[in-house]
Formats: sequence, C-alpha cells, structure tokens
Amino acid sequence: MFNSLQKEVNQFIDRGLDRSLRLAVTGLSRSGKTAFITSLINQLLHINRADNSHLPLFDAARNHRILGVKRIAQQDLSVPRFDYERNLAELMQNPPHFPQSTRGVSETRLAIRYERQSGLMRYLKETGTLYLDIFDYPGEWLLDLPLLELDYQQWSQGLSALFSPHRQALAQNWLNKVATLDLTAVANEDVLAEIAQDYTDYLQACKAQGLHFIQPGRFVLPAELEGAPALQFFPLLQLTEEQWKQLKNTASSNSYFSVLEKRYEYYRNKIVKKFYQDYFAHFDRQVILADCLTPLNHSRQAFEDMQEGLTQLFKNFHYGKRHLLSRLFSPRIDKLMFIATKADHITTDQLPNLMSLMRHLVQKGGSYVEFEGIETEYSAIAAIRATQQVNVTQHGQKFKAIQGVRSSDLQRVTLFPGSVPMNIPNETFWQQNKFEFDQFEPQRLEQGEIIPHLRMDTVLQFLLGDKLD
Ligand SMILES: Nc1nc2c(ncn2[C@@H]2O[C@H](COP(=O)(O)OP(=O)(O)OP(=O)(O)O)[C@@H](O)[C@H]2O)c(=O)[nH]1
Ligand SMILES: [Mg+2]
Repeated sequence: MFNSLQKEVNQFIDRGLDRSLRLAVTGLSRSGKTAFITSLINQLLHINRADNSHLPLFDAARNHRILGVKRIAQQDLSVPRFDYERNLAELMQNPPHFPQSTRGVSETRLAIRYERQSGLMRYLKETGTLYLDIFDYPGEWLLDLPLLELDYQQWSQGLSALFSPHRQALAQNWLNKVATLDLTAVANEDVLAEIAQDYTDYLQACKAQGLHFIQPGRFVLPAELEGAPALQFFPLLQLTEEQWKQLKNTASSNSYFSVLEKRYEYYRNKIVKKFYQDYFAHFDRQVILADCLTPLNHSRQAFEDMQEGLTQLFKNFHYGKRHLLSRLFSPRIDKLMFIATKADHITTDQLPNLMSLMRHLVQKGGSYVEFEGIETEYSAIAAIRATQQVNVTQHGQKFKAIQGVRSSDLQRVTLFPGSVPMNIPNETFWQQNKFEFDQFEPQRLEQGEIIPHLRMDTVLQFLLGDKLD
C-alpha cells in the first residue's frame, strides 16, 4: 500500500520536475560539430553511479547524482536520427576514422535522469529528468541565415564589398560570363543554369582554399534540392546604385534581372526561412564552435574569412535574459559558450593562448555587445582527442610535445606543434611565422571504451550543471 503510494507520489514529482533543453550546436563547416555531438552523447551515456572519472569537472556526475542517461525517441519524427552508432563504428574501425562530413539534418534526444539536490520532502527521494535535444546539420547551411534580412540588392552589394582580389581570381570564369549577360533580355533557363554552375564552382574553389565564407552555402551541398531552379541564381556584383534603380524600374518580369531576383527571394523566403524556423528559432542555449588552428595554416585571408563568417552568424540569434514572460512569446538564449575545437593539436601550455585568440576573434567583430546580460564563457576543447601529450628532453632541455598518427603520411610522430598567437595575428606575424598544425588520425576505440576527450566536462558543467540541481 505505502509502496504503491510512494510510487505514485514519485511519478507525480517526476513529472513536475521534468525539464527540457534545446541546445544549438553552431559552427562553420569542418569546425567540429559532428565530432562534438558524438563525444557529448558518448560522455553522457557512460555516466553511471560508480565511476565517472572521465568527467571530473561535471559536478552532477562526480557527485553520482545522475542515475542514468538514455537516447530516446526524438519529437520530430520527420527528421533523420543523428547517426551516433555509425560515428562510433567509424572510430572502432581498423584503422579508425573521424565521422564523415555532414550532408543533411539529423537530430537526437537524450533523457538524463538525476537525483534532486534539495528535496522538498526529505523522506522521499526526488528525481527528475532532463530532456536534451540536439541536432546536427552541414555547416555551410548556417551561412545562409544572414540572407533572411537582406534583399537581392543588399545581398549582392554586401558580397561585392567582401570581394577580395583573391576571390576575384577564383571567380574569373563566372565573372566573364556574367559580364556578357544582357540583364534586360528575356531569360534563358539553360543559360542561367550554366552560369549558376560556374558560380557554384567558384564557391567550391573558395572552400578548397580554406575560405569558409561562401553564400549561398546550400549551393555546395544541395541535398534534395540538387538541380532545382531555386538554386540557379547568383549575385550581381558589378552594378552601380544607379544601374540597380534602373533595372528595378525597367526590366520586364521575364528578364534575366527579374528572374534572378525572384529566385533569390524564393530561396530566402522558402528555403532559408524554413531552415531557420524549423531548427534555430527555439533554442535555449548555444555553443559556437570554431576551429582557429586550421585557418592559421592557410592564410591571413582564410583567417579573416572565418572571422567574417562568425560575425555574420551572431546576427541571427536573439540573445538576452530568458524571463518567463518573454520566454512564452519569444524564446531566448540564456547561455552562450564559444569553444575553440581540436585543442589536442597543441600542447596544454598553449590552451590559454588558444582561448585568448578565440576571445579576440569574437570581440573584434564588436558583436559581443549583444551578449551583454547572458552568461557567456570561452573554452578550448578536444571532443575526440587524437593525440597524447608527452614530455621530451632535447639538448638538455625539457619541453611538452604531442604524439599521434599524422594524417598526411600516417606516421606515428612526436612533435612540438608551435605556439598559438594570443591575439589576432598582424601582417608582420603572417610574414614571419609559418604555422603548421598537423592533422591527426583518431585513436582506435575499443568496444565499450569511452571516447578520449579534453575538457568536455567543463562544457557539460556550463551547459547542463544548473539544470541538474
Ligand atoms: N584532432 C581532432 N580533430 C578533430 C576534432 N574534432 C574534429 N576534428 C577534425 O575536424 C574534422 C571536421 O569535424 P566534424 O565534426 O566533421 O566537423 P563539422 O562541423 O561537423 O563539419 P560539417 O559537417 O562539414 O559542417 C574531422 O574530420 C577531424 O579531422 C578533435 O576533437 N580533435
Ligand atoms: Mg558535421
């Protein structure tokens, strides 16, 4: 009798304490989103009541208050499930691989059952469940969000301002064709398709050079929209203000100019807006991942390009305190974490520099002002740690080095990867220093083994800690 009563009361309390949290994992392509989500799921699934030594800085795990974590059915049944099992299987192969680049949207839901810290009634053990929703998507698609606020002319002019000589060289073929196009002539579908393909080739060339700021991002990863007219348009970079005005007033509705404008508007209103509404409009918390190390290998342009991409990104999220009332009408992000990924490429003494670099990257854009009032933190992590740190002595000097299987030649190497600049490098720095952060292959994971990481526990503590009280 008492047992069943207690059970009922427990269930009642459980239901009352259920909470859910939607986490936005954002970042440009190759910044490490899929690796991050895979590791986050893996770290959580391995929490038990006996040994949580893999997450020493995550209080709820260290204090054994988490009763169990499970993957459960997600809410939106029309979205593919995040393929955690496949990503894990990749790491278990011989030789192991990192998860593949993402080609579409997927999502996952975790239920974290925990023991409450301060019970209302001492003789009842209060438990609660935190439902955590995360989704994954190709980084390129994120770059289209700024289009939401720009019409065709504004978009074209914005790109024109960013069109460096370097980009111009990559775009020559496309530019030549646009130059011969009479924008007032009746549009020919085939010609549009061809020039749009040239524009897409230019975007692909940018990507290959480490330039991540490419729009529309969907052009390089169209998924089910491959070949659709909605993706057959391009910006007009060379028009003067006067020419824009004239074309808007005089071009007939079947002209190249009008068709391009209509397709852009369709793309913005139907495709980009839907993506935003379906996935980004209702977040509670956000992490912004950035790989600050790889662009250092490429060029100053690649680095500045990443900075531009990040700055554009912030504009599309609503930051601010989440009051109950405003929460009902417009959800707000109340915690934000900037994470420099792949920190296993450097020695631990360089971590403060990496975090400082990340901070400067964010703050230089000036957008940080918008984050006032929200809890913001900066961190550097490795979601899937591929290297080990060792101490080496050379010519009587001791220093830290990293050891791992280098991707370029699959050799096991021990090396000192160099110093990370504390601030955004200036011109002389680019001339004098050559960064060479090598890529490493992941370590092979045995069945049941936990993915090795660096500081994922600090991330979990910041994002989930207060929700598991
Ligand atoms: N050493 C190391 N490399 C990492 C780590 N995380 C990601 N990488 C590397 O970065 C690459 C990209 O990581 P992903 O997780 O696929 O990046 P993403 O943001 O999901 O990329 P898209 O799906 O293309 O948008 C991986 O293939 C690895 O080479 C990490 O923690 N350590
Ligand atoms: Mg991915």
